Amino acid sequence: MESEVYTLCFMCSVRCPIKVTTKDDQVKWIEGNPHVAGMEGSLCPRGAAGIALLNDHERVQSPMIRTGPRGSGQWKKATWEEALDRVAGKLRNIIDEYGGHSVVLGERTQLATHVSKTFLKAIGSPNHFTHDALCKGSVNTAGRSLFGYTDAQMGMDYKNTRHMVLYGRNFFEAIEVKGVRALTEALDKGAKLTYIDPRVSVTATKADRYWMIRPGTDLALNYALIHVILRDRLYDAEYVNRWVSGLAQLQDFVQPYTPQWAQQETGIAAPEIESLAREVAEDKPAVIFHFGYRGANHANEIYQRRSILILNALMGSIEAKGGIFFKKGPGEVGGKQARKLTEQTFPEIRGPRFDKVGTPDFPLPDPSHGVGQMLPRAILDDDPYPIKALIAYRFDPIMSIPDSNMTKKALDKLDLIVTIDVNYSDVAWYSDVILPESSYLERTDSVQQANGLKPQMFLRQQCVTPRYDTRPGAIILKQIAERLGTGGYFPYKTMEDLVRWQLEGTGFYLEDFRPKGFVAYTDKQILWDRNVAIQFKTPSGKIELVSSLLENAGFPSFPEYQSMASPPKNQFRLITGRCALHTHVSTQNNPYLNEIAPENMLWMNAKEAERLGIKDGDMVTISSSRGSGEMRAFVTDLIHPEAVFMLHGYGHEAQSATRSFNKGVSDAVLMENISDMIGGSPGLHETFVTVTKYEGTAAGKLGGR
Ligand SMILES: Nc1nc2c(c(=O)[nH]1)N[C@H]1C(S)=C(S)[C@@H](COP(=O)(O)OP(=O)(O)OC[C@H]3O[C@@H](n4cnc5c(=O)[nH]c(N)nc54)[C@H](O)[C@@H]3O)O[C@H]1N2
Ligand SMILES: Nc1nc2c(c(=O)[nH]1)N[C@H]1C(S)=C(S)[C@@H](COP(=O)(O)OP(=O)(O)OC[C@H]3O[C@@H](n4cnc5c(=O)[nH]c(N)nc54)[C@H](O)[C@@H]3O)O[C@H]1N2
Ligand code: SF4
Ligand SMILES: [Mo]
Repeated sequence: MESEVYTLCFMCSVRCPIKVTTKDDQVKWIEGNPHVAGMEGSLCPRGAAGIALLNDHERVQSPMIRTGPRGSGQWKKATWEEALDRVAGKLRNIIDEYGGHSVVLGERTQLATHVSKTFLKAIGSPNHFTHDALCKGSVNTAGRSLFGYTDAQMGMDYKNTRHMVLYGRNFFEAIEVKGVRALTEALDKGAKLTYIDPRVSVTATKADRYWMIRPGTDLALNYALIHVILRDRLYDAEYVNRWVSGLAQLQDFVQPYTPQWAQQETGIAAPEIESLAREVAEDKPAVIFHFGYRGANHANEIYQRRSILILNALMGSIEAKGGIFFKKGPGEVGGKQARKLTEQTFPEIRGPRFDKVGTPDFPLPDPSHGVGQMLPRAILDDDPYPIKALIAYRFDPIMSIPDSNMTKKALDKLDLIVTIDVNYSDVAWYSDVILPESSYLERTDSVQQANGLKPQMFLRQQCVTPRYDTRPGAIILKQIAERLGTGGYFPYKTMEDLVRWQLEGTGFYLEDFRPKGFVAYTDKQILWDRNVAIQFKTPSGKIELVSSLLENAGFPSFPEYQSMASPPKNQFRLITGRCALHTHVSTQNNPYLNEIAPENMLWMNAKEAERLGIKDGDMVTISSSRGSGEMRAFVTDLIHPEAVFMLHGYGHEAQSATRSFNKGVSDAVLMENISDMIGGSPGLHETFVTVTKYEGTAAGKLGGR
């Protein structure tokens, strides 16, 4: 008999609500949850490929213990008892000798994050980090510097916007299903779309205005836009007078940054900049300058992200219909959030984090996420102290932290590497022990607290029994903790117990999620009255253009603009991004998705390629100061001559993942590990590369592909 389960997709971290049809313990069909406004059955290609993940025999099928050198691929299949005993035994020795802080756990923020934070707190380690800084740390810090809210606490009312401005926010390829549908609806109703990118992405083709900006110069563009908006008084004066502090300083600061000046820097014609400023002013406040999803391009990222948020403040779009809003929690309607294990009392932890976040060396990044890309240096330099063990949980430091060779060198120094993953990721391949997690279709997860205009809770519910010898991550960590004597912090036996514990006091029960997959605290949208009641969380209660957060830490609110360097002769700026068919480094081995998009190519400007004697489809060698690789060239007019572009996530080294092994090049091998030391993001677009025609024979290189 067929049955339907309402749950959450996890082919990427957006976690779209889905409906899964099962029959005889098999998944027959997956579609968007029809009960959720904005989903109405839709799914992206990766979501549809979930069935192929579930049934993939190249997943990790049981716990594995390494028997040869790291990365050699020599493994022994183990029982859970054996593998958990091995991990706990090693951790026990490390903690006894070096202290709890010598253990680091890194993960992509997920529903079980409260479990892994609890795992570390219980052993006295401050060293939990998430992917957040690597993705958008500087957006997070920029939001706090202006409003007192992180980017994750802000949402955007795409559906009602009149004009959307996207800075490399490749909306229609770097997908979030609800957002795509909502923006499409707005465009159908006549909203305008401005898209800015050195490369013609799919989103560029849907825009009313597209600017091929010189790479890395968006900040100059924004200063010129602000210049025009202030010069011509195009801002929402009433809103700005009520909510914004520091306008006079901003006005003085942008004085020299005219559209003519920006034209030189960005390559965008001055009159065009003037006309965008006038157009958005006409549509204000239902205007969104999108603050970005990934915000990890340059060492000055925080100022770029602040400039975007400032444009929204000037348009009065914050807390306006069709603008940006602060997410509302259940407290707004007298409800209670789901409990988290981290609310328990733990032994006090003293001493700095491995990344020094929260100390005068690195004061501003969000300490609840940390800064993952600092890990390799911390290990290599024993600074601030020796680190001995890494647990990589749904995160791959080798492919997701720039400079893979340096990261591997650091991993070589560790006494223990444990990976909790569903796939043979590159870090799993490099680990001592792999603990396979059940896929999202095979497990119930912790409750998702979904704050927004209507606060809700969602639940990932198990659809079918695990295909292989795998377990949910929250159970795996609990079982290691039990062996370390800290099991008391995990008051559950099954995932259902944990969910029931989380729901205590909320007035909702596990069974309430069965019919539709979610529960709502209210059915009305909550927007604060933007004339009187916006609750900015800055010290002044206002939008702080002159930021107390920055200035108290010794950083300027408005540093003088530094011109973005052009690449040296015969070099290019490497830029990166996603496509609709893959999730970061996760899906390249998925049988369906691999078949459609098996390898990445290097986008090169046609004139530059011609100069270098490279033709479309040629194999090229791309190299930087950090590494090199061979891939095919995609020669095109659709990219700025200073840049070359490749999709992130290819060039896997894990041989058990045979479909993705050695296909294409990993951007992380080429990138230098450079950071915005104020905001916390890595500068993923700070590396220059050379490109030459590949000297070997393409057939030789491609053999076995
Ligand atoms: N060089 C470079 N680095 C980058 C980026 C870039 O463009 N270039 N992008 C940055 C950005 S924006 C982000 S968000 C991060 C993402 O960085 P990561 O989180 O490392 O990347 P993902 O591909 O999302 O997932 C990592 C691992 O999660 C595993 N996984 C998938 N589902 C499950 C599950 O249910 N359970 C478990 N246990 N594991 C699972 C996958 O198999 C994969 O190995 O990378 C950042 N780093
Ligand atoms: N299909 C799919 N969707 C996803 C994900 C996924 O892995 N796959 N991951 C999710 C996650 S975690 C994230 S962070 C988001 C990322 O989504 P987005 O933030 O939209 O970013 P990217 O795909 O990283 O694309 C970056 C774009 O910036 C452009 N760019 C490069 N340099 C510049 C520049 O100097 N100025 C401007 N204006 N643009 C520039 C690049 O050409 C590229 O098109 O996607 C999310 N959605
Ligand atoms: S965007 Fe696609 S892959 Fe990501 S959660 Fe939604 S359906 Fe799944
Ligand atoms: Mo991201």
